[in-house]
Amino acid sequence: PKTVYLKDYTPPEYLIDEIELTFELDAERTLVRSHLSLRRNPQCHSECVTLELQGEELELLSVAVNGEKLADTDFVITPEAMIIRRVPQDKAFVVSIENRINPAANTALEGLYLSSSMLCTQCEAQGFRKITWFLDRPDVMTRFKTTLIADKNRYPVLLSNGNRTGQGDLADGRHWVGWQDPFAKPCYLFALVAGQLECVADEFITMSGRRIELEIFVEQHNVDKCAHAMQSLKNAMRWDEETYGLEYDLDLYMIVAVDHFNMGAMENKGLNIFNTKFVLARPDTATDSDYEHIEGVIGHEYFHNWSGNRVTCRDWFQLSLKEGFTVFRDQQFSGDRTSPAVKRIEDVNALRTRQFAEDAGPLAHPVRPEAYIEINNFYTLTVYEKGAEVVRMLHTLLGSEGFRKGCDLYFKRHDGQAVTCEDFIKALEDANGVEFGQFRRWYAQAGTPLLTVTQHYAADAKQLHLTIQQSCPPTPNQPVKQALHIPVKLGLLNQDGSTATVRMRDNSATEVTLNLTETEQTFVFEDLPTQPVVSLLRGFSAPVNLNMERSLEELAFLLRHDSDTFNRWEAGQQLACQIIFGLMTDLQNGRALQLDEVMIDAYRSVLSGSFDDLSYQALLLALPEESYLAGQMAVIDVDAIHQAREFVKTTLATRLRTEFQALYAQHHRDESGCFDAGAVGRRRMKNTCLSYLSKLEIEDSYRLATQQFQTARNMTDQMAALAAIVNSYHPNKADSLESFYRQWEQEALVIDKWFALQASSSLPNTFATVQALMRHPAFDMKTPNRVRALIGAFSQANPVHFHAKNGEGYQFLADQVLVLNELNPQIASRMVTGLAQWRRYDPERQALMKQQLQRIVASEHLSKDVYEIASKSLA
Ligand code: DPP
Ligand code: ZN
Repeated sequence: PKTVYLKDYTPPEYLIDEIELTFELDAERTLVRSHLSLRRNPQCHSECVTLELQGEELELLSVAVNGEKLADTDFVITPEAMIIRRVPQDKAFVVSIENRINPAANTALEGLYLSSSMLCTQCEAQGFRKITWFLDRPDVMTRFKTTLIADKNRYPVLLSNGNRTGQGDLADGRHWVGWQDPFAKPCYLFALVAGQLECVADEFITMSGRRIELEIFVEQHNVDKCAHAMQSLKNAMRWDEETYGLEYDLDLYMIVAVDHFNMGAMENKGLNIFNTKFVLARPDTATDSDYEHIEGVIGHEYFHNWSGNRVTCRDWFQLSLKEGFTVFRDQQFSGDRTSPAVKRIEDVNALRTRQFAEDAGPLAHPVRPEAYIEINNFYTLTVYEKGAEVVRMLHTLLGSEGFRKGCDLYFKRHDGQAVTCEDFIKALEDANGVEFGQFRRWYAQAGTPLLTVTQHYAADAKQLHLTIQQSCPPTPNQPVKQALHIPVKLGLLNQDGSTATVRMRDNSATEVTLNLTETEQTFVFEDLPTQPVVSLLRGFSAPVNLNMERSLEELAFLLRHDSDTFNRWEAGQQLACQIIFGLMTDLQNGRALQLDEVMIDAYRSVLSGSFDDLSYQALLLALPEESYLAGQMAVIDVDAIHQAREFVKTTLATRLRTEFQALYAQHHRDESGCFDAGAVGRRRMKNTCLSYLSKLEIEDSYRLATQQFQTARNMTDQMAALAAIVNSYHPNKADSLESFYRQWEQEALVIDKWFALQASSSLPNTFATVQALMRHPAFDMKTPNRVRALIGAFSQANPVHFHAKNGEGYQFLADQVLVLNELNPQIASRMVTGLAQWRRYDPERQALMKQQLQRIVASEHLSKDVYEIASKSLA
């Protein structure tokens, strides 16, 4: 397969100003007619007279230039393109194409496909070429006019981008609807939907007083699960006006929810298409975190209307231009809507466990990648989450106001254009009169930097000297790294826990941002009569690893006193990490395990503390996840991690049982249907207690779990109770799973939870359960959500069983990847990532994982998607 390089970018030779598209829709035989108004790109001076349009898996019926049908000798069709040998050079011209496609056969879910009984599209990144031949690249921006024709009974609702321009009935039981999008857009933002859909409608009045119709389309049985999505949309629209001064631009905003979707959602202009997972919610079917994710994703796609659609990407290497920025925007939004402290911790937690692993493995790539085989493989944690961290650092360096000024200039300067990450930085610089020279390296350099910190307190001079060294490990194709510009937020604490003043030369403040730009720098803080405790990298001000020696006591002190909510939580995490790693060493040396009293005291004090934000309190009690611990180890020992962590959890539950029980009782009440921060926090705190108590494997906890399971009237509580049952030796496990299944059989998203919960259990026999679930009538390889729930959860959220010593987990995954490869390459390649980290394990496991990767690479009909991930993993 061919590699595409950023350095080879050239502007398009032709532009398409307008397209008139007509679809005669049918599940098996859809006819597409398109008229493209083309002209040479004045900015491009190549001599060639041919025109190459991208197209894949299309059946050509006819092609004409300026109304004249082309003869077979006038053009060539390859598996990837149509090349017309000669087109007019001196004036605009029209290419007319008729072709046929088969949506029902499209299991890759790219282009036009069938989901349940509705037809829908997914064109990002390169799906439009599976609909018709086109210049399928984001820097070709076109005005779309679309006419949809279909059987009126089967497809009463016909949607596309922009505004509805007309509709009517046809003689043969069919009808048509016309659409026009006044904004030129790249074809990846094209969308159409046809089906029997119900519309939930509302409206929004913009800051300039315009009335926008809001419409959410779902299947009949989901009409009662749209209220939260609708409210989230209105919240997002208001927030973007208030925070960025950005107003919606069309008169209509539509969202359609579909069952079969490769991604979370898609920001098509005026017609977002969503995975049902990020739209549908009712208190009894969706958990609190589902509610939060829905608001976040609805916000994300809405925010793309400016950061992505009005200003789009020049080429796909610039993907983070829209994704990193938009993730940052949705993080800000969610933080404002819920709790900024909790949101930040959750985001950092996800970044460190998942993106840091990606950045440390064979698939590491810069936020702005330099090469790809299959662009779909680059919708990664690095492009999205690290990309958002890069934008966050720019926000930190400029401050809110400076950042806003920069964004204003960016949107003004580039409205209607397809631009680059460089253009974004330049706008921030120009608006603020600053230079970000060295900072740009964040876009080009892969790998997670490591900060090594040493401190020296000079009592006589009353000074603290803090030395920070930065380094960054080698990554594929980048053996040597350059120093980055890293903003490091710092605060100091007095011995009594109060805030110490940070004095550097003549500046003094309660908190400073250090600009680390060299490989080693020493910062001096003055006027400190006693040695302060350093609180470093506050708010996780840069996506780096921190190596700083701390005693358990110092960490416990920070957990009690740090005024920075992130660092307070982080101190608890580091405390737990140190203790768990100590226990792992004991395990490996056959010593009896004992939990340090420092840990018990620290947790007792969190349990007895008074917190306004109970979600935050619950987070302080959550032990670092196994995957985070794994990321800290040179050679990952999944069993030792699991055993040591379970020991800590069980011991805490035993020693602090009274406290956990009391808090459970205090916060347990029926507040179903309440989603304010108070109710969400109480549920979170209570269910954290339940999770600890269930480790005791005693009658009391079993009863608690059963009671909650049977009486819960919201999914958060029901699911937490079921998890407590499934992850313990609870006597009613089989019955509970069975009754849950029967209760929710009709709710696909709830059944996904049922699959995922079982697949991620660390208890014995899970692998047999997973194999049995593969044969369950509700399992379906063609439904991405189901595949992620079962195969994804097992391979990515069940370290103990996936990494079973005999290699059965690896073989199972490779088998499924090869099946999925034929059906849906995007999903298949996502599943391969379970094997990508093979070098991090012991030699036996390495060999077994490698063997499966080799088997995948050697198999026939391998998609570009799977080939790229598997072969790069082996490299
Ligand atoms: N739909 C995906 C997202 O919003 C890709 N743009 O991130
Ligand atoms: Zn996005």
